[in-house]
Amino acid sequence: MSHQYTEMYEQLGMNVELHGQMIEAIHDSFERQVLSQQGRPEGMEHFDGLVEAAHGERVREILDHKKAGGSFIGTFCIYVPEEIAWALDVLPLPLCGGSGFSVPYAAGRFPRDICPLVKSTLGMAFSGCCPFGGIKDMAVGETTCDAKKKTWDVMAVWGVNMHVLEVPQKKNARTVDLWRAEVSEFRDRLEDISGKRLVAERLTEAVRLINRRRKALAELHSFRMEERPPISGTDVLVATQGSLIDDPARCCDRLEALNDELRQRVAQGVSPIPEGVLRIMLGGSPAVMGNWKLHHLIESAGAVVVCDETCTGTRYFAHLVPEIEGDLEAQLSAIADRYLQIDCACFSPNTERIENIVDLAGQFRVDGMIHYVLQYCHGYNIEAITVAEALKEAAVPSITLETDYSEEDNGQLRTRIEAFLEMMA
Ligand code: BJ8
Repeated sequence: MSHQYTEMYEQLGMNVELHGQMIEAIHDSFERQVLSQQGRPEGMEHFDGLVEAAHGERVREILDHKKAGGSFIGTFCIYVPEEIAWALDVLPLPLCGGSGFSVPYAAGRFPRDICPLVKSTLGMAFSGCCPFGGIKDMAVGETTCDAKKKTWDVMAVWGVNMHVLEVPQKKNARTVDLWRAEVSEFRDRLEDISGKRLVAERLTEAVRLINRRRKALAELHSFRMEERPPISGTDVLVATQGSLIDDPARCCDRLEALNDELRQRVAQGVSPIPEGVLRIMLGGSPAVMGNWKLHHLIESAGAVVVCDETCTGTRYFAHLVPEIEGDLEAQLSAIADRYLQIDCACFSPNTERIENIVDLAGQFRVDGMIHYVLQYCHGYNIEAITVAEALKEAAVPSITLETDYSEEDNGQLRTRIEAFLEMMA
């Protein structure tokens, strides 16, 4: 696919040949892990296309957006209050890497013992395979985990225009104030790079648009509460990953159309999932675009992933921003408060997340939970112990699987997944 964008890649100073190899590697795993599924909804076509568009048409759209006077920022976490960006014509795009192809390119410049998501992201930039590096007006980091927050320091020293949001580690009255101040400062930085002033009316519009996306995603995920879900867990992941990088208005249209199709499938009893298979909740580290590994392994072992308790799942859409009109400061506080409800494992204690998981296990009638831990992601790895204890009390079995982006441990993972499923059968 990349040849039609070769000129654009050359102008962006990318390593065109290596980038072509990376795209091929991503497509190869997409074909094996996603497109090979049977009985997929027609509405997935748009989201399948986004895997290709992510490094093609979407880049072109961002360049057009900049030509028309807009700005562009790269983000790495769902704590970034995207509504403020959209209201200032600043296009925010998550730049987290999900492909194992770029991981080796981070070696030598960064320590080996950090999570694959960070290494994949850095490797993409170091290898000249990231089309966004040179066109972003700013990168927005956060202080969620050690791997990320120290990476931002290095990037700033290397000349990247960084803004780092201080995400608190506890939730109380003092940290609410701190976080509201962080959100306000973020607004200031975005006003600087965009040369525009934030106004209440535009912010309300942006809040409505992003709420619409969150509602559509929540509905998409809710179809998996059905006895026989009308869509696989792998496809819900693909649609969610795509939605986070797509133009929000377009993605809402496509998500709503997919939801209509799924509603019809439920009414007609159409499902790609055989009767009586075990229902699994996957929770923990995010699975960003390029990473379909664990969903594929679980579903090809004969179970179905009915719930994603991750930032590429419930954590992204769990809360809406109140649609306040005409009072900018009240709107900003409401936005800050909404984002502080996110229950990432960077919080301590993180009782909300434990309670939410037990609730989700009930709502989606899961037979078991798989704690998905990206290698060296200590927050989710250690928190899995507390989560497992709470689930045990609720009579829900769970296991923790720690893995990276390579396929080397697929055999070992498959054995552990099969043993877990057998134990529950
Ligand atoms: S809100 S999960 S998107 S920080 S980079 S924490 S995998 S060791 S991504 Fe995250 Fe925001 Fe939390 Fe969600 Fe672990 Fe890797 Fe850190 Fe990671």
